[in-house]
Amino acid sequence: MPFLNEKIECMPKEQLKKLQSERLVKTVENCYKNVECFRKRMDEKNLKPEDIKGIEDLHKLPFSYKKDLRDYYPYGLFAVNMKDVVRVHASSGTTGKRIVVGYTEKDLDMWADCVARMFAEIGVTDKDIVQVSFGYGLFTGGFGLHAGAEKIGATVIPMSSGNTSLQIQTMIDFKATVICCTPSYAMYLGEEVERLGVKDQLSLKYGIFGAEPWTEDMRKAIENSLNIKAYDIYGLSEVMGPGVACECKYQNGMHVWEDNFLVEIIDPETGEVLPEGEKGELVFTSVNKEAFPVIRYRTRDICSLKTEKCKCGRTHIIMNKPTGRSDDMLIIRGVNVFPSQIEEVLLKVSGNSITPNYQIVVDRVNNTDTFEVNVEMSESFLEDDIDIKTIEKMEKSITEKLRSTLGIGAKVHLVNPKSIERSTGKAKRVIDKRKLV
Ligand code: DLL
Repeated sequence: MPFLNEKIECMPKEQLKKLQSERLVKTVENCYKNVECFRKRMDEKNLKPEDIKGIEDLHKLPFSYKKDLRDYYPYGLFAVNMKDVVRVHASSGTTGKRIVVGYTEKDLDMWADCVARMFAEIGVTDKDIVQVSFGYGLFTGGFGLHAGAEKIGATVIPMSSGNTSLQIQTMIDFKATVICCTPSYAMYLGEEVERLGVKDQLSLKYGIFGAEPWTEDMRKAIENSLNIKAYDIYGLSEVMGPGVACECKYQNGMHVWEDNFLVEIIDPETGEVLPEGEKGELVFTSVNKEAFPVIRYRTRDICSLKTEKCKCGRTHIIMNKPTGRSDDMLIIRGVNVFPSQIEEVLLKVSGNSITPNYQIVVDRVNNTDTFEVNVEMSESFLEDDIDIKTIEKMEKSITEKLRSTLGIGAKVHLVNPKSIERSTGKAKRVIDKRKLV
């Protein structure tokens, strides 16, 4: 069953545009009537809902921001009465208040539908057993993947995150065929499976991973360690949760479900819409949500789009893997550095001497930024009676590779295996001590 809903997923572009336009007009009317923040911004721009006649007018609409969710905490941006809201989720954020989002029954159904499209596409059926190891709770990961898998008719194991040995035992005993979690946790699971020597006891076929940026090299490493095919899923709480965009089996980027979400790439500095193919900030408008619609929501995710035809037959636009968030970007001695660039370099170091477990530590000493990268050595590297000179040589070689990619030098420390804390959810790669003062 490659399609959950072929008519929608393969809808001809012109028809899709018509549907989007109709839905956008309705969403704008509804938000203007029910969401004070949106109405104020429209009034400031002298815009009335009637000025929005279709998707060609999208660029006229005001942007919305994460800050709005904090300013209107908890329910101030909801567009329906609380009696119609059947679920809330929230995302923690490192600073300030949490952000809260809500769903009507219809919203939950639409969400499950988006995630189920992915399960169907990659070949998951009602015969599969899906272990959901994303956290359940206010985070959208667990419930999102759960609902999608149930919609396909698969058997769901609602594991949630954490307790790695129990995760692996369950995977083996319950014969899970699909695993869903963050890519960094999948790496950790792979590491443990290897250590325990139980790879041949697994029944896994597919992995669905997302909630944080991950590279193609990381995909390969996970596929090898768990003996699976690994797929990418993207989403964010403000727009819905996982399933805003998903890979198909051709893995040429992720299809954004355009019957529900309009997507733009803008220049994060000027707000100007960028032409197809250019890298910039992802902006989403939901056109089929009731409780918590978003208009031109600025995600801070850095990405590019392509409209080329996909071999799978789906007509929905493709977003490339996000390379990071503009607010993840570190500025070190004036140079822009994304953690994903460092990851890419580390994964390319040959010879199995290091693992992709790393942590970046940035500080400011005597008014100058310091930049250190701690990288774990692999157990097998240490087994070979390595002397300090070899380690130093290796550190120097990684420093050089980082310098040529980033254009800035980092002090690389090779550290003992398993000495960097593992995360069961999103990995914490950066310690920026400059922010603590
Ligand atoms: O992470 C929703 C999710 C759960 C997506 C499970 C996929 C799987 P938030 O906690 O609100 O929601 O975080 C959203 O995570 O703006 C991106 O920066 C990042 N992100 C999510 N998926 C991907 C991905 C969930 N596939 C933020 N690749 C987003 C890169 C991702 N970054």
